[in-house]
Amino acid sequence: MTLRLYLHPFSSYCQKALIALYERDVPFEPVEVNLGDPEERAALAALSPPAKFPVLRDEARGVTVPESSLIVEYLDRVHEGPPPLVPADPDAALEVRILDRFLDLYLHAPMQKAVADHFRPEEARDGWGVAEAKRQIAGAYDMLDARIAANGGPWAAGEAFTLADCAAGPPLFYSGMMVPFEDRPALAAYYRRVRERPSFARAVDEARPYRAWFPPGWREGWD
Ligand SMILES: N[C@@H](CCC(=O)N[C@@H](CS)C(=O)NCC(=O)O)C(=O)O
Repeated sequence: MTLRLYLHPFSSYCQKALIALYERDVPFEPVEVNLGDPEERAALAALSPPAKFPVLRDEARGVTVPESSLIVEYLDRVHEGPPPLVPADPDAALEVRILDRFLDLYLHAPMQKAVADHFRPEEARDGWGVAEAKRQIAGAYDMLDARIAANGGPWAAGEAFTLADCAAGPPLFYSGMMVPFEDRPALAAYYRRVRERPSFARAVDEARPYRAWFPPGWREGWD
């Protein structure tokens, strides 16, 4: 197998890369990393110093690709076949990349902050920071709702399923349990479509064995 993806199935950024692999039917070997194991963390850091997943290793080409968005773009380039997830047309590609950056920076990052806080010891929790993160998530929903409506659907950037949709599903899955978005009609309808997309549904299913990591109150809203 020439492509290996270093990942954890429960990681939302890894799911973003997995959606692209499943969408484009790319053969790869998943390598599950336990970041709590110092040796496994060091091995990941040797590939990519921040030791964050996902990381893609293309053995045949001798290339290591960190960062979920770059992995999706790399797969578009090296794996021929189904349509690329970043459109060839530069204007269409710009809208997709705007949405991707927007989702990573203003939805995914605050979602991580709020979730991570929950796993801290009680005395180390950051209530102010979590409240701020939740405000950012709500603001991201408003912008996303307007942008999806303006682009006309069914997908975030319009007619084609793209990198933007890979970037949207996983953080919305987790953020929705902390800050509901059912009152944003375009966003809520869009998420239902993404949730049913086979590539994302598969990533969610593969993460099911790890749901017990979350306390019952958090898990109840997940289908
Ligand atoms: N910008 C990175 C973010 C990757 C990231 O934050 N991954 C998380 C998992 S969702 C991680 O590795 N966390 C482990 C840690 O920070 O120690 C990307 O797009 O791939």
